[in-house]
Amino acid sequence: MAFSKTISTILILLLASCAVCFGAVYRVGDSVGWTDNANFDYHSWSSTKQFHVGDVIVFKYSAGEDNVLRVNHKNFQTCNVTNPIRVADSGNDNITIRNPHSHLFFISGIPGHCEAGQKVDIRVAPQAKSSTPTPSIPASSPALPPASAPSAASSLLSNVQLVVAMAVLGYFAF
Ligand SMILES: [Cu+2]
Repeated sequence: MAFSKTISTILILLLASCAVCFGAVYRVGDSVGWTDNANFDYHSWSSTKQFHVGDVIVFKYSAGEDNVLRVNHKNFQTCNVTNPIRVADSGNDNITIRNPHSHLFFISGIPGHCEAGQKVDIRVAPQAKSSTPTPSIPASSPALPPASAPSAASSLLSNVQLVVAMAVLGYFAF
């Protein structure tokens, strides 16, 4: 019983870490896709989501009829299609989020489309999902070992606890 409990705990931990390493896939506009003629509110779409490093955003549209320009903030606001940072036009454009705490801006490069609302901004969370902390330091920890029984094992354990506590504190401090 204890053995199978350990196995399932390990499996759960593996699954949790794999969910982190693969990242989520977001299709821009969901079933509407990337278009200017659906009156889709792309800002509402993106602002209700939590984007992290490793997540993939996908732009789906008919190749040849549209495209995706990654632009800076100013050109996003003004729908300026000149000098984009990056152009994609496959109709199935996958963009993997690489930088934490970034703000990505995409517009359609087809004349009139951005003005019609075909523009989306992606706000990336400060940290990757994997570093989401579990705040579980008991207030009394690290406990001092009883003075009557100072064993090497218990001092090693408290050292480990101290390192873990410092790592967690360091995480919150920076
Ligand atoms: Cu367009």
